[in-house]
Amino acid sequence: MLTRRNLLSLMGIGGAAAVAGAAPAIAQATPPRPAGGYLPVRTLNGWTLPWRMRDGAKEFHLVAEEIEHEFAPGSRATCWGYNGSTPGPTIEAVEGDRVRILVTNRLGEPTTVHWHGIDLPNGMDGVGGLNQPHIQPGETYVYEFTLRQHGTHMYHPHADEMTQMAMGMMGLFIIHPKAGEAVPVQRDYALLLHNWALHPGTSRPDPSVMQDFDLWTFNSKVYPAIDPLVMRTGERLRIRVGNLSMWNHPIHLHSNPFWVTGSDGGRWPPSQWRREVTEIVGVGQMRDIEFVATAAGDWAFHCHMAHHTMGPMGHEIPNMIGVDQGEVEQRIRKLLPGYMAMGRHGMSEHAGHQAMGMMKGPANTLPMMTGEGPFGPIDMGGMFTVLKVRDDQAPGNYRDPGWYRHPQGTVARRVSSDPDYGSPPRRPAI
Ligand SMILES: [Cu+2]
Repeated sequence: MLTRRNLLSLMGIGGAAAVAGAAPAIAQATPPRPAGGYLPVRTLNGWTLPWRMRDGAKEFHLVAEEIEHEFAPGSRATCWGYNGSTPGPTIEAVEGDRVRILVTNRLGEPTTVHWHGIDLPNGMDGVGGLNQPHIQPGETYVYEFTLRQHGTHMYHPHADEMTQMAMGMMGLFIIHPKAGEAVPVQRDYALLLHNWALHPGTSRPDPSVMQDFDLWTFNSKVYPAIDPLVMRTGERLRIRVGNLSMWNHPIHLHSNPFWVTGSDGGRWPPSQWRREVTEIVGVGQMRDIEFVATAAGDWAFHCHMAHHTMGPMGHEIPNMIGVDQGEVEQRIRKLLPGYMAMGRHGMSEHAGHQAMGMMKGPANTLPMMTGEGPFGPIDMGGMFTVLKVRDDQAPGNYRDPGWYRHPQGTVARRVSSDPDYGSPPRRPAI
């Protein structure tokens, strides 16, 4: 059967062949490059929208529609997105391209698409009511403009924006520089940050929530369903991060510092690059970070807001740290068999109980923290994944190599189980 998506991918193959002769000269990178002359972006857990060449323009077709989405096994929801996914497919083109983007509205309310950060004629900017009539349910509109810049950009509705974005409508729009890049990267990942109020036991995001979200996602996925970033030692990696959530996110990469090299404004001149270990990606912003891997291993990559690496949890709960609940637990058990007093020594036991099947949350609700690593529970659950650097990862191979095998003697190890071990200096009591 020829579905819409099949048809689009067929069109994409034809389109790439049509421009093969026009490929711009570009610095050589390790993996083979497509006919377009650029290293394609890899949208983590996502996909790139095929296009076809028609009347001198690269023609794309977006469909705004309701979709079924899985955040991670155990948590599904009816969301809104484009062409069957949230985020919508990544649009990828080259500076100087003429692009034509058809937008079909299969929602029950009007929509538009705003091309966030792109230099275009005012009537193509997509603010419903201000720049164009709204796209009514069932209608298809066409946007057409020439790309006069390069960089990492986004697209999202500008009509009932609060609801449509809260339901998952957003995507990446990557424009590659026409002249190539003087410092090439060998892998180019892209992701969008988002937050969701998918209340425990429900199956549709709640757009009215402003701060207290249940799910924090990279490309609408929650750890451990977020794919790892994979690379080979010595390669240069770029990670493009866009934020269309309701919070700023300090994005942090373990291992040595990265360079912040670009934004919506394209790749900055090297004199403007700066070394960081954490970069705040503000709401509505994009940041590109680059990194040359020098040390093999499994390196954490995550938002540094501690609650943003957690799954659903109540926030109006009493603080039980340091509280002996022994007797209370027995009393409550008379009323609620199986009740467990928790939290006296912290929240970490939660992950253990979850792993042992001792706790069962509401339907369609992920645990607060989860993920099993080679050494035990990882205690994460939101904006978290792993950068896997390997000495023998073949160029262009994105397959998950499994957990890192540490050389002998290079893992932190236990030297004592006695709390009074050694004689560590302590500040004297005042
Ligand atoms: Cu965050």
